[in-house]
Amino acid sequence: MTAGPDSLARLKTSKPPTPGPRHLQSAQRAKEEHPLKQVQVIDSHTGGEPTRTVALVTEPRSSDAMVGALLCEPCEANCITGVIFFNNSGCLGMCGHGTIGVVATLAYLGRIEPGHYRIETPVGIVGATLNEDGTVTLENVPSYRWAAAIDVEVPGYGKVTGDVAYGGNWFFLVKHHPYAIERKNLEQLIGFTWAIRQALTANKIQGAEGGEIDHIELHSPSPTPGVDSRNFVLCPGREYDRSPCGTGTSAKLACLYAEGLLAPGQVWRQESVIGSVFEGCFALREGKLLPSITGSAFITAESTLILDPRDAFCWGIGAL
Ligand code: PYC
Repeated sequence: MTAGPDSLARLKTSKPPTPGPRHLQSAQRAKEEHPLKQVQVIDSHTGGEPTRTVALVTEPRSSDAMVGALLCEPCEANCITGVIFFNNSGCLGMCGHGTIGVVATLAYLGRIEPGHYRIETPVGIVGATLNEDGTVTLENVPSYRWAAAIDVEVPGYGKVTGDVAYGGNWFFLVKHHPYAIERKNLEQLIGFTWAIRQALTANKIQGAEGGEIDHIELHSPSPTPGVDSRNFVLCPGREYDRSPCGTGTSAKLACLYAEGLLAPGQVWRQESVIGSVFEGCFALREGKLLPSITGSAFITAESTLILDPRDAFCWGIGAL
């Protein structure tokens, strides 16, 4: 049956039903028959990239750009929390912007004060300092360049050359490409980097121990005074990072060091495609490169998600 002009007119003129005992009873019955679950979440953004502590991240409740942070009991007693990051396509080894978001969230909840903390992630323990000014400095897992100047033939684009590096996730970093890293070029940037990602898979180009290279990072000089570089990072679920990407900046620091272009303690300012900036530097300890990434996160929501078992999309529309 379709809604014709008559039924539309009726809808416009008819008064809404007054909730009476019958309505209340049937609402109560529906709740008993289909109990709703509720999940409390706190949202933040770090340089524009959203983090949700903790719960569902995909549409229709959220967006494909959202990174979830599931807080869990740490195995090591001296960690304030364990965290598993996930997005629209699965779990992430680590997430830099997400760690900054989690620390800002714990501060918002009154669970921590300015100071230094340890956080357990699937790829190792990271350090996080909540600074007096509210910024957060992440001390990431050891990062390194795995392979330099790897050529890959990308269908429709030709030969692309990049470095393979680890910063808590695996990255393919490309310096020479035909695109200006600007928001107006997002469609082309996504298409190009997604094609690179697929070509890497097709050509079995991987990180150490078969690590899947699931983040593609393009770089170019930044037009912003005081900023060293601008990047565009494509995440595993074909969404781009609005922040400069903490793990991607760590991988970049490792490449710069390997090329002799950055020394321990020297500051590198990394800008994202939307203009947000992380400040990075690294220390060398026992032959390992340990990146520090500083950024800010802001709380954007404290909400209750409702999970209705009758909703076919209760758990989201699904990944790619
Ligand atoms: O900041 O490391 C990061 C990150 C990874 C994916 C999205 N953001």
